[in-house]
Amino acid sequence: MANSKRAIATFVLALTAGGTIAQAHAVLDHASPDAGSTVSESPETVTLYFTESLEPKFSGAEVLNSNGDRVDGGSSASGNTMQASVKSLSPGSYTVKWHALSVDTHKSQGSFSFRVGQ
Ligand SMILES: [Cu+2]
Repeated sequence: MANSKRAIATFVLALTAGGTIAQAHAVLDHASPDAGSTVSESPETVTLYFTESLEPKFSGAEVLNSNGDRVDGGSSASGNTMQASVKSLSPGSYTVKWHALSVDTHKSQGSFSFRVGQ
């Protein structure tokens, strides 16, 4: 009886720990240019910093202009960082769409905008 109680307690503990891990998805911590910011000149890359390490093969970002056209030259991920190269961006508003698979196998996605000003 004591053994089975201990087994149940261990099981509940494992579930609780699992629940904690499940909430640790890779979410965007900050970016450069940062969400909602205006930069005076075109950046050469858009860099996204996440709260968890990413699976590079299943994580990526694209940068779109206000017409919805892609203006990035591809993206890569390493550790908890994702990077998309961009050609020279003319003044305007840009949207960064990202998707991530964190090393805990959870998927997440999101988007944010920044402006290139004059
Ligand atoms: Cu997770």
